[in-house]
Amino acid sequence: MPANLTPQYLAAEERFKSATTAQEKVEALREMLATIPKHKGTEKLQADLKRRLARLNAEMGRKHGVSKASAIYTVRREGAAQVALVGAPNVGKSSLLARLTHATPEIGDYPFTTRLPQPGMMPFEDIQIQLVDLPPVAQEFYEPWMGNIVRSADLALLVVDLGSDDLLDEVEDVLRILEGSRIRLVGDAVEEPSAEEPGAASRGTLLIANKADRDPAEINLRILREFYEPRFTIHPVSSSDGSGLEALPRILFDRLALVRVYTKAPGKKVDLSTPPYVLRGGCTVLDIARAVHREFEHSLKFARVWSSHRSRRSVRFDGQMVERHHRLEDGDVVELHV
Ligand SMILES: Nc1nc2c(ncn2[C@@H]2O[C@H](COP(=O)(O)OP(=O)(O)O)[C@@H](O)[C@H]2O)c(=O)[nH]1
Ligand SMILES: [Mg+2]
Repeated sequence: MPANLTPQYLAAEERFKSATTAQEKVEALREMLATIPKHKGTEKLQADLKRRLARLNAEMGRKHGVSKASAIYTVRREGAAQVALVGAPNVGKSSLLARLTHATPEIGDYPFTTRLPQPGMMPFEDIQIQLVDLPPVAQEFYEPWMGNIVRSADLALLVVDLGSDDLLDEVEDVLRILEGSRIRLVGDAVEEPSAEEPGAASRGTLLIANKADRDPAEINLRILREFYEPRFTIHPVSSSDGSGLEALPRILFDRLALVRVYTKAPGKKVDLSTPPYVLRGGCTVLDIARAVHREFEHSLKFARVWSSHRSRRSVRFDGQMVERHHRLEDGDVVELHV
């Protein structure tokens, strides 16, 4: 028996021994897996726990006609967009959440530290983007609610560990398990589910190659690029030394194609200290009118637009009158005339 089992593990083991129902046993086994120290000395024990858990889950499935009795967790949307962190155990999802937001998730060098969805707000300039940390996408732990969060998110970050010896297998496992729930992680713009496949979803995804500080990150990054580019855009980062993290909020913002619109009253200066309206790429003057007031959709006569100094558009607007289907750009100031 390995000597360094934690008190939490031993307590869970006690609960397992005294459990009377299958559900109690499953919960205790999960707790044991979550708290077992992850190293060579416990590998056999970990495998044994996973086997028992799989067997129990299968038995419960036969009895109840469903795979397992599972809780449902959802995360209330906040901020400009919702981004789900997905990946194999121990790749550093929770560390990433901790570095990018003010959330303080549990981080540990054992595989199942995170068991509930954990949201955090990532600031980007004058807005906030919600990140949702999830338990690992792994056969023993995967539950349908995790898939639902990935489905309803605006973007997924597929986090991988550049120091792992099984990098490609880990990525493939995650993709396969999600596809089992009819969720396809895709690199490009989000496709809507097709008519033939009700319930299927594609989720736009960025591949975050974490632990760039570890060996053999350089070789693994090259392999990863060979296999997954151009399907996914790959961003190497390190949650330990912080490399690559500073650029991430901007990368996420651009990938989400969000448009910040500031409104001002005629004859007044724009107040940039109040948060902007955040709309989707392709939005028009009509969309912002609707967002400001439901009635404005009908009463809007025209609008004036000022481009931001950040604008990359060739034609700059400096208070010109535009019609209601005029497309807005990030940073635009709009004066609505109703
Ligand atoms: N070297 C290195 N270790 C990391 C990095 N990010 C996370 N870790 C470590 O990897 C382990 C798992 O991290 P955690 O965030 O709990 O992973 P999760 O299971 O994916 O949420 C912890 O021991 C972290 O300290 C990184 O960028 N570099
Ligand atoms: Mg975690």
